[in-house]
Amino acid sequence: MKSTMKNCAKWIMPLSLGLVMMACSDDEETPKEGYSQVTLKSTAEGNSESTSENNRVDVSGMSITSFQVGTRDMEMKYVSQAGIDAGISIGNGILETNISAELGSQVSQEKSLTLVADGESQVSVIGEGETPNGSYTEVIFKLYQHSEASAESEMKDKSMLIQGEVEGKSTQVWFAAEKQLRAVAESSQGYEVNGNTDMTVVFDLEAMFAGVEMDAALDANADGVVEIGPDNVDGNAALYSKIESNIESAIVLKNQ
Ligand SMILES: [Ca+2]
Repeated sequence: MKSTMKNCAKWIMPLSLGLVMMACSDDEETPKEGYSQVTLKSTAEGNSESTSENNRVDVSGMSITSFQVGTRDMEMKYVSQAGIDAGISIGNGILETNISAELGSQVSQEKSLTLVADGESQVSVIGEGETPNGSYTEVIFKLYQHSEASAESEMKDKSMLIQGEVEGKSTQVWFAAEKQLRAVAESSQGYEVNGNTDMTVVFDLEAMFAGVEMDAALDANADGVVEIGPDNVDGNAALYSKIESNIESAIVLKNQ
């Protein structure tokens, strides 16, 4: 009798250990209490004319063929679920940062995002992972200058690069500075995260080029490329500073 018990115990022990281990690995796939699995993406929106032959993103007379941007130190700001439960309203709430959560540590890294390629908008994933439940109201970040990029890279020493054509002339708009930017939620209440959710940092190209007369851009150094950048090689400083100030209100956080 005793030996039967012993034999049983021999089998039960590993069996229950196995069950415990299975339960543990299941736990790893579902977010921990108070957290949700969230994907933060980015894209660019413009006046994309799908009826045109080449499906380009057109803004202010510029046909945009590519748009690349570097980001770093990105943080997602939110009012915690506990704060909402305690009656803190979004406007008065003290915003918390998700930087120490799995998602926060991913999105804070240096990223190179391609948001328009071959004239078409692209969606790039900035990060995915667990983040605290709450109402997400904004994302802050810095542009990231690709100072370590190889000399052949288009993005070498740039933090943002838009390429395309204006009246058939090859045109480039770029930034080098690591400018601090902010994408505020389109909804004044922010976006509730409580379960799987996607959010998108949207660069609104129409807003970025609003009031910018691209057909006035010059190629003063006559190298065949109309350049609108911080070094003013082509005499387009006024257009550059307009775009640089526009970008501050041209980025929106959307729930999609
Ligand atoms: Ca030039």
